[in-house]
Amino acid sequence: KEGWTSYHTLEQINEWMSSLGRQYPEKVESFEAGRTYENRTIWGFKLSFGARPRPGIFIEGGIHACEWISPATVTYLANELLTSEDAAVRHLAESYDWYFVPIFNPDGYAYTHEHDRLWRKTRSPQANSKCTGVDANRNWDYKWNVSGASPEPCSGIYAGTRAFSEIETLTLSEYLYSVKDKLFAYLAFHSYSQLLMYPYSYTTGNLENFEESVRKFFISYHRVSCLFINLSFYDLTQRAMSRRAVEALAQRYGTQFEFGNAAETIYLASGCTIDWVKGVLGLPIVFIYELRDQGNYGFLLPADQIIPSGQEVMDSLVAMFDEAARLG
Ligand code: 0X9
Ligand code: ZN
Repeated sequence: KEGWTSYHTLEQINEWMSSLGRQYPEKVESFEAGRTYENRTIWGFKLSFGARPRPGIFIEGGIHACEWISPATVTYLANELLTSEDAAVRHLAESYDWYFVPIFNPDGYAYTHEHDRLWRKTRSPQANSKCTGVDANRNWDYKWNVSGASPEPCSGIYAGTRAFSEIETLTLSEYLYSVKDKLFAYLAFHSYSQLLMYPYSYTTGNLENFEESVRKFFISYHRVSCLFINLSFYDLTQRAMSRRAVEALAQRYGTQFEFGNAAETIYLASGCTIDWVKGVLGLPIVFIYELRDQGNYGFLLPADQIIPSGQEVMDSLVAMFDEAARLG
């Protein structure tokens, strides 16, 4: 756990990812999830613990550059899933294939270390503007720029000139599309506010097609299909999973998370990853975490909270996916 007592640079995290592949060649497989404006690779890795494929859980971190607790917590979770000897964590780890992409916005993350600690967006120049970058969580091609996004390049929630104007979101979407039939769940990690939310983000309206998307998914995973095929009503399912998750999370250190539909729980926002993953890919289970804290330190969360954050979120995931199985 020595690695999680301070925040790390992009280079350090990339080096840690490639070292995992060398250290655990049977369990860890690196992949290129995308490219960036400044010509970096967006690295990811897949964890799998057996020969036969399991339902996939995709973990997104670091789409907003200044939210340092996101990549820190995401890498902590990956390390625990690989190395923990706790029975509940081992059961969770080995029941799924895990796709981790800890830093969706590497250019922005590097910029927060070198120039501006509070930078949020990508680093692409914008025509006819002094301002740089697009909010990568407003740039996805589902209900793009319909609510809670700005057409103004200097805004922190700038949607871009068009959906997928950013090479990061475009290439990440291509990667996600290529693995979509293997994915059961998608979890995005942000900070801060202590919230656990589910789609949609662009509207307060209800989710559709849940039953259908679960059925389609489990045609290829019929061995575990009995667990999930009866998750009949999407919104109720994610509510039940959320409730279990936040209860378990609070048990460790008393940290309180609220949960609900994203649009209702904080605000309307369109072009977010979670809406694209639900609306275009049709994944059954999609969540977004807003990690610690509630504004006392905000984005400048002290590094001694990385391990507690990682521990409480791991507890929440154990309960969340136990609830998914129980509902089946
Ligand atoms: O605004 C965002 O992109 C997310 N919050 S953050 O403070 N990390 O920037 C929230 C996106 C989830 N969608 C909605 N809240 N509607
Ligand atoms: Zn964010």
